[in-house]
Amino acid sequence: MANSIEVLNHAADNIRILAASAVEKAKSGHPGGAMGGADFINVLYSEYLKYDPKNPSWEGRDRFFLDPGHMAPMLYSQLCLIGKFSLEELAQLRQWGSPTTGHPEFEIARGIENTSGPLGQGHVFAIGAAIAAKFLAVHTGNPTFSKETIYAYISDGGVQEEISHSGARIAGTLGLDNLIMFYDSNDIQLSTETKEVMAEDTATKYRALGWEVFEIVGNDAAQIRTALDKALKVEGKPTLIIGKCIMGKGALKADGTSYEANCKTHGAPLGGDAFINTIKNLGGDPENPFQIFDDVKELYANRAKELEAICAERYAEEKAWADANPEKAAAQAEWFSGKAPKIDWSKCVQKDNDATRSASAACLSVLAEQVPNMICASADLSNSDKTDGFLKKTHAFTKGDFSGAFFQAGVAELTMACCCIGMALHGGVIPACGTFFVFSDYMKPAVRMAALMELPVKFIWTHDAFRVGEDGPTHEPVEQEAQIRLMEKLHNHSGKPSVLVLRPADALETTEAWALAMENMATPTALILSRQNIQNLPAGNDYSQAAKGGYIVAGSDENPDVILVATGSEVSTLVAGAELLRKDGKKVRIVSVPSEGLFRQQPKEYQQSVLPQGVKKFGLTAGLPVNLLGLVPEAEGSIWGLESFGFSAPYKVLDEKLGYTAENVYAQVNKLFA
Ligand SMILES: Cc1ncc(C[n+]2csc(CCOP(=O)(O)OP(=O)(O)O)c2C)c(N)n1
Ligand SMILES: [Mg+2]
Repeated sequence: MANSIEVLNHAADNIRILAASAVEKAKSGHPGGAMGGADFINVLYSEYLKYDPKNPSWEGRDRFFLDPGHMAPMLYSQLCLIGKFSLEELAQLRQWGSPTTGHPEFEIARGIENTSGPLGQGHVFAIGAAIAAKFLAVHTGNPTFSKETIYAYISDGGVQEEISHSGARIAGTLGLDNLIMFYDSNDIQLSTETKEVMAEDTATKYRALGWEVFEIVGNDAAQIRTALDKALKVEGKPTLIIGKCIMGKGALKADGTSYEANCKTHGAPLGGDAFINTIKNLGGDPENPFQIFDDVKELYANRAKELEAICAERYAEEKAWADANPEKAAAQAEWFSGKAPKIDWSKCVQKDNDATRSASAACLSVLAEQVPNMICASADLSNSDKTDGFLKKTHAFTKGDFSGAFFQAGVAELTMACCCIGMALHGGVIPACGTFFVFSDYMKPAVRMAALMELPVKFIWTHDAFRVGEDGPTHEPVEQEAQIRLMEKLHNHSGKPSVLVLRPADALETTEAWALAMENMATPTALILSRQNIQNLPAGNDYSQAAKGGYIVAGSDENPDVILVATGSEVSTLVAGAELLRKDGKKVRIVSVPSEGLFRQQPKEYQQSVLPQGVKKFGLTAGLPVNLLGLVPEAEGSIWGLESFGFSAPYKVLDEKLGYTAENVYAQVNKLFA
């Protein structure tokens, strides 16, 4: 680290010039924060971050997680200095088809470890990644994972977001000393100075949560270096480096006066003469600002050489480990391959007429035994959401002990989800997390990010309907299924439903649903499970058909007069209703649709064969009727759903009062024939 402070400052100015110029050219974006944070990111990349320029997906690399996605120009400019983006690409910031999107989008090959934009989530992804690294260190034994450092970058907005508290609690409680977070504390945010909304002592807060905290001048390369050196030596705690940064460092207004520490530079180009003055002030050429200075090129060329030596040493260490532990090395390769694990589901024994949450526990128990790189989490509900099926076969992480595979997140659903996302981003592990379906509301922003990044996180949501009963309407999901099913309709950039949503109809269909969830490495999966016991579907049911998303349940009649359609536990209510209808001589087909998204991906002929047009249809859902509207068109029948919040009473009473009985199915279907 013989770099002079002078060259480091020059490189940071280079980043400032590039960031401001990209925003200027795009006529939109955020220059101020990027200019303030340039010193930190430059010191990190030129002297600390360990990665292999030739092998971006090296498992043991250090990782950099950006939280404030609006600081994309800073990240892209930095990544230009290390050759991950060209200056031409930078000059195309925010344009159609350009890789320099408005906010960074996850792409390991480009050096972008996470998509960021919704403030607060990015740094919690880092916390999840740090947990994954700790897990892998123990579960593979590969020494490389103990050497990995996860760096996070947070700003005022991220610190203000509620999630930061829970993230910090978890990182502190688990003693994640492989995590170093830089806080770009520039006293400015989008619309005000931070002091108008934030009077806290952030350093004291983080110390109280179990962190080591260093406070520095965030634009001083020497202080950044010293803080990073100290942070790397901290044991048993995560570290927060609070850097007092200057928003828009080096910026000048059109009249040549300072444009620093000004909210206006948060989210708009510097503009005209202010831009020209700023670029000149930073030593750039306003006519031709997209350049990398020669000494900066040399700085990063030297770093590339250092990295070559660092990686050679690490690879040699990894090879020695792999030679001594060929089976573990093969397992590690498999874990990072992105392939679905092989599972022997014949080992999964289901009880008849069980609740699907308990059936899920049986599946999780098998997964705990057969998928050694799976991590299961719960937000303090493991005995209710039945993730304890997994927990009973392992133990929870504690500070200094990551030999188990269960992550007790505490009551923090969004944080739990973001940690699981971070684990998936790290790679090498398969995360799953559980809570009550009604509290999926607390997780939606993370589910959306997992969907956008196409990460195979498994969301386990139990207590799926008003049949939670006695707990009353606060705990009874009604509109939640409609919300999550929207994510099935929303396609990801690979053209697939962005989330696979499965609501199995009984215990055995739950095994199928879990098998589909584990095979799905391309998107997140949501499993929606019942609290109450459910009568098994009729004998002889071919559960393997659940893989088609919707199928005809055993015992259905040929050439039906009416087709009854449902997901989850309502299917068994339809089966009971069908008995009554058959007594009148009606021929009835029952269709279980655990996933409409999957069903709509089947050949049209298959869809037609299951739900032929022109045959009367009746749908039953414990959620909003819209859940089944795509399957039961208005012109062909009717849907019985819940159109209000639920009520507090034993669930069997609610079934009666709300019409979820065989008798009501009979009555409603007969109306179609009236
Ligand atoms: C969850 C969320 N809420 C709101 C926004 C919109 N937003 C983007 S940046 C910002 C202010 C951020 O201030 P700070 O983090 O201090 O960044 P700086 O202005 O210093 O660059 C806001 C409100 C967002 N991106 N995410
Ligand atoms: Mg700020």
